[in-house]
Amino acid sequence: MLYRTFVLCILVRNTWSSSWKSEVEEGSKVHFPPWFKFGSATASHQIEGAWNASGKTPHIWDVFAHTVPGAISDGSNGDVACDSYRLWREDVKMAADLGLDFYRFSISWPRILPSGFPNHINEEGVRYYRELMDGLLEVGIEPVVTIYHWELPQSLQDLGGWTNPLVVDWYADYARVLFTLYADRVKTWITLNEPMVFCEATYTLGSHAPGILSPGIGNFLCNRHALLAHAKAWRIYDQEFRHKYHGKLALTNNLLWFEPDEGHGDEVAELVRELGAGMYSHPIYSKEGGWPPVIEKIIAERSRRQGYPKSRLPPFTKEEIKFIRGTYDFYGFNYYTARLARWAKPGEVLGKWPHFGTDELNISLVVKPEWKKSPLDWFIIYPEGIRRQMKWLKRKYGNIEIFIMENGLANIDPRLDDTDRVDFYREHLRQVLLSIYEDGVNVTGYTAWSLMDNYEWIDGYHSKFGLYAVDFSDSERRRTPRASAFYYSSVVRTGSLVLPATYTSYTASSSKNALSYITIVINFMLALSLIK
Ligand code: GBH
Repeated sequence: MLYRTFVLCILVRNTWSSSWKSEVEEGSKVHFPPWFKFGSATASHQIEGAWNASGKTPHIWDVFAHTVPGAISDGSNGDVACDSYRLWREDVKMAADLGLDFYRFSISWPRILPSGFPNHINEEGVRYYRELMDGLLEVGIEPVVTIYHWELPQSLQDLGGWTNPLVVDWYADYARVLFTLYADRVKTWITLNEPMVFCEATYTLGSHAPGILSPGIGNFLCNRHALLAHAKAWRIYDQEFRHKYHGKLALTNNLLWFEPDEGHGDEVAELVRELGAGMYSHPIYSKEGGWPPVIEKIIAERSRRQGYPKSRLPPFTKEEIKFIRGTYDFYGFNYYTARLARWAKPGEVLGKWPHFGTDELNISLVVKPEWKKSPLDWFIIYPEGIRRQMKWLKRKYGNIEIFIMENGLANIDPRLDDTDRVDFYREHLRQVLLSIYEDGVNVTGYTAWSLMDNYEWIDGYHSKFGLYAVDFSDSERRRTPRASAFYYSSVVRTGSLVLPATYTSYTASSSKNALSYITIVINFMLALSLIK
């Protein structure tokens, strides 16, 4: 009897998923599994404003924008941004209107710890995030919290920031404060947002705050300390908080997907994948831990040839390798764009972002002429990249849970009828479906970047990523939903990429599709039969 149930379940399930498969392939009606979670994201400096209010001290991005001429393309800063420090209730309402399962936001280190250290905890800052979390929980939205989205207190930068080994303890002490304050409310934590970006754009390119050019030295110190800091925070949670709160932690990596240029083998693409993804993943997710061996070898040889007595990439000790390895509960993945990789021509000058130390490998990155362009130089649109990247992660590190923590399109015009963004979301989500049903990738969530237009770092207010438009000339920073907000909320509520015929606004349908419930039942039966 059990066996028959089992076979029946498999049959039904396979029929189910094969019909899904063809749906995915044909691009007709498509559904996400019922357990799949949808959310949207922001980051503190990009939305909060209140840069010097209620006890907050300056961080590296405040100082960078205020003091370095030309650092921010439109000369702006994040002093007011979306004014979310004051208007956070509107943000919660937007998240609720969209029907999100979760909202990802970040906490500003110097708003909680004005000296950078836990000697003084700023009550006003603590209250702000507590109210935001409670506001979300009240309307059934899970808070997903990024501990560090690039706002290093300036006081710590003055001591060397991410190049000082002590930053590992500074960061871990800060993380422990957050766990103590909020672990009862927050079950999903992101330790660091895109260490690859905050190390490489800062030290290799000198373009991100604090803008210190130290290619081949600073980036590797930062990389090393970011991994140790992450691992230390993960272990603190694991030892002191997990048994009580049962949360999940990981860092999130911005991965550019690389393919070989015409006439080049996969070797060149694989090498640059090890530099971009591997340097920030291999130490944590691989079985053996440590730096990707191929990169470690190349940098050691180059360093020797350049006359350095030791490798510019400081090796990990055996204890450190063990300390970092396995410090994850999922893989946080931010995806925007892709490049073709090819061997650089002699004397070729490699451009700015997304070149990040690829000269160490003698690799140049180019754009495939067929790829769709966005209005931003660095941003070509390649939806297949999100799927191929996840397949690569599965192949390299096993079938780990992947959580897409950012994906979205930038525009430069404030138009509400953003059909290009609707297409972007639809096409990328279709690739995510293929990952689930075709590749068996264990991807469990998707995050749209961003809930609203915001302060886009060195690009100021020029780039707009929002599901909601924000009027930055209005003192009330009026937020207005775009077409993409309506589309995304339909996806969130129906679990389907196709707008229901009856769908007119995001209050039209409030339950997940019936199909999803049938899947729950089938999976439940299957699980039961497997257990017995
Ligand atoms: C993410 O970075 C960030 O997590 C998020 O805060 C940000 O808003 C979002 O993506 C969109 O950018 O101006 O030519 O030098 C993604 C990686 C790195 C992409 C810096 C843009 C600057 C390009 N970003 N890069 S350029």
